[in-house]
Amino acid sequence: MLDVQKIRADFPILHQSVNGKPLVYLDNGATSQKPRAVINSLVHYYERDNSNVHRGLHALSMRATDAYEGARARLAKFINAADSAEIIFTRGTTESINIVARSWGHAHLKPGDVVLTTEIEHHSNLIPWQQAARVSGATLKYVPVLGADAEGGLDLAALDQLLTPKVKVFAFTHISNTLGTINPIAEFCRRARAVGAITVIDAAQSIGHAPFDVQALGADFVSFSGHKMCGPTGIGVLYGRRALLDKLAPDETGGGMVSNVTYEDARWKPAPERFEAGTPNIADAIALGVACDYLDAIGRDQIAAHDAALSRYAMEQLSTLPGIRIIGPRVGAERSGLASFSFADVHAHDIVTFADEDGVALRGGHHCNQPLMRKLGLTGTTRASFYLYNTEGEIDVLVASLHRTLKFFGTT
Ligand code: 7TS
Repeated sequence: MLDVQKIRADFPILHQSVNGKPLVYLDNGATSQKPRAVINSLVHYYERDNSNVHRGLHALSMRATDAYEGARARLAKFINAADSAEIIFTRGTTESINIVARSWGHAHLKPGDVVLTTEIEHHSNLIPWQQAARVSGATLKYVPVLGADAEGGLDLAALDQLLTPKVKVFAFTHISNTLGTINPIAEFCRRARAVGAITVIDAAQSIGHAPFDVQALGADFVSFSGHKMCGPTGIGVLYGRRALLDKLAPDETGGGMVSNVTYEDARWKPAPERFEAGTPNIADAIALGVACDYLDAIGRDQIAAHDAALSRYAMEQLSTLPGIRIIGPRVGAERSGLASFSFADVHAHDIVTFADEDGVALRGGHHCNQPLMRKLGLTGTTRASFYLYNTEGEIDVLVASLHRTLKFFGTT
């Protein structure tokens, strides 16, 4: 059990009023809040160590370089990567997936190949593959999601049909940001490997919420963002298996990623420098390492259990609201710490606006899942997404706010 009150004390932003009400922050799927340790790390870096990395021989540059490379090693440990050279710092999940889709896609995809993804991907794990398929002439296919409310998860029987030796890459999310579905990613990796496809895992919604072991999974590429795991914005990770990274050409070129340059040509450094052209986001990478320390001191298995308990409670409470349609895994089924729902007669944006008056931060819209929304016959949903500092009491505030909104619109 998490000591939630103790955890809440670590997050300065939570202790404020919004519209005269105590803030209830339930928009963690979009971005999480930051503990004081992470904020202090940024201040410390800029007050004491700020300098450019890798190129200087003076004290500050060496300190900055040590801290930046220390963060890389910390991130490797966080996901159990075999080698810190497998950790590439990026701006976040979106950039990480784009690097793979462009660099790996350019080198390996050709007409006749199949790029396989799923119907429940965030646009960030969908559009880059559309582009890669378009440029290479490969065919893009989707694993369907089952049920009128997408409650059945991905269709594993269809996956059997789809996962042929023509599939060169299988890109899938660990946790859906709209449905809360937790995919069986170990099984996906195993099955992809059996047909010789590489795997690209979008771990944006899971990495700060559950243990993640790239070696146990045998994953080829994994992407995630710092800002959803208590770290800063503007920093994320692309994990790539060393054997693949060594053969991959860089997507971006410039300073810091080359070993020898002539007027005619350039030679690349090995990974990870090869994929980090220009001055990297040093301060945020270091602070992301501190976020790893923070989460691991609490325990991601504990956080996952807390998320699941809040999700269960939210589903029970929300189910009592008249006319509610909840999408994703059913009440009682395994789901991550989020609830996504709609009402026939009240627009999601109205619900979010009313909730804001009650101090509750929610998100309403298509959540960057437009094709999925269309398939479900929705324009959008309202989403409440939880994290380690949320409580059942906050879910009660949410439900009371929803009652008030439904009453205003005359639907109860
Ligand atoms: N993949 C998933 C599963 C996501 O949930 C998100 C962001 C991304 C990729 C993109 O991450 P970024 O850090 O590069 O932007 N999801 C959301 C969300 O659900 N609401 O706002 C952002």
